[in-house]
Amino acid sequence: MFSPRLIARLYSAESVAVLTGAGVSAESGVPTFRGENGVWKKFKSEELANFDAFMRNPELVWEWYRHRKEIIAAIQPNAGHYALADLEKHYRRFSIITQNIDNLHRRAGSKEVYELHGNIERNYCISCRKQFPNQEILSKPGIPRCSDCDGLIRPDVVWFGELLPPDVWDAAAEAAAHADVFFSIGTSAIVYPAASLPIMAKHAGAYLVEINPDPTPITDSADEFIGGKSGEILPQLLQEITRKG
Ligand code: BJW
Ligand code: ZN
Repeated sequence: MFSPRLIARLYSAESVAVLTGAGVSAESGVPTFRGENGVWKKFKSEELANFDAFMRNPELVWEWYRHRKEIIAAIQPNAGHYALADLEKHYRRFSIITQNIDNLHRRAGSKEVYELHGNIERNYCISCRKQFPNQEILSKPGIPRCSDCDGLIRPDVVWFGELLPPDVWDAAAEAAAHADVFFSIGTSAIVYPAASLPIMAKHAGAYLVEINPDPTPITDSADEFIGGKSGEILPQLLQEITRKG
């Protein structure tokens, strides 16, 4: 399944970076945003994941996020998350750059995780920036409001038209620029600036590998495309590396 070239690259690599997207959490039971299976049928991310939609209809946006907070609180990392956490131990530098907000990489044990689009376990008041934990949000019905200033509370995630956290972006771009091998896993690679990272890494000399059941806009630029589910492929890759190492 794995080419000798990829195994040789992984065997000699010092620095590995991995961009992950919703597909990595699909086998844990989190629906992806786009594609054939598991798309949010009722809600479209392009329509709801933006500040204007939130101000226009906070009830609807909160309905979506409450539903997702409940799904995410009830699920577990899958074999793909655990394999990535194990792979980290074999490299001097191993960075997970995730677009996911579900915290599953950290829960699986990954240490160096850059969350480009925030984290659904955090919330903050849009007026005074006070932070609110999920338990407080989920324990009361309706639109969550700040206990200090009555401002609207929003999930601490990055919506369309918003800047990614600059320190997280800088760290991710730096990891991509220094990676010997760069993986793009379970992402449709259409949302920017995250989608620019695999190409940045390749231009800087990384061996670019994509793992996805379906091709994406970056597939033609990849040195290798491995077609399939990350929860199945990553444990096999870990086994191969561990056997060689
Ligand atoms: C499996 C699998 C299995 C299934 N195993 N794989 C025109 C050109 C370029 C850029 C723009 C443009 N117009 C606007 C922009 C900018 C915009 C953008 O990129 N838009 C595109 C849609 C065109 N980007 C932004 O606005 C970003 N900010 C920004 O650019 O700031 C500068 C700026 C400031 C002011 C004005 C304009 C610009 C911010 C982007 C924020 C994205 N936020 C979301 C929501 C986060 C919170 C939440 O989750 O609620 O992030 S949207 C949503 O998409 C979410 C995801 O992280 C993101 C990416 O999705 P992902 O992870 O790739 O999932 P899917 O569903 O698309 O794909 C799943 C994949 O898994 C598929 O390929 C499957 O095949 C695969 N799969 N099972 C492995 N078992
Ligand atoms: Zn407040």
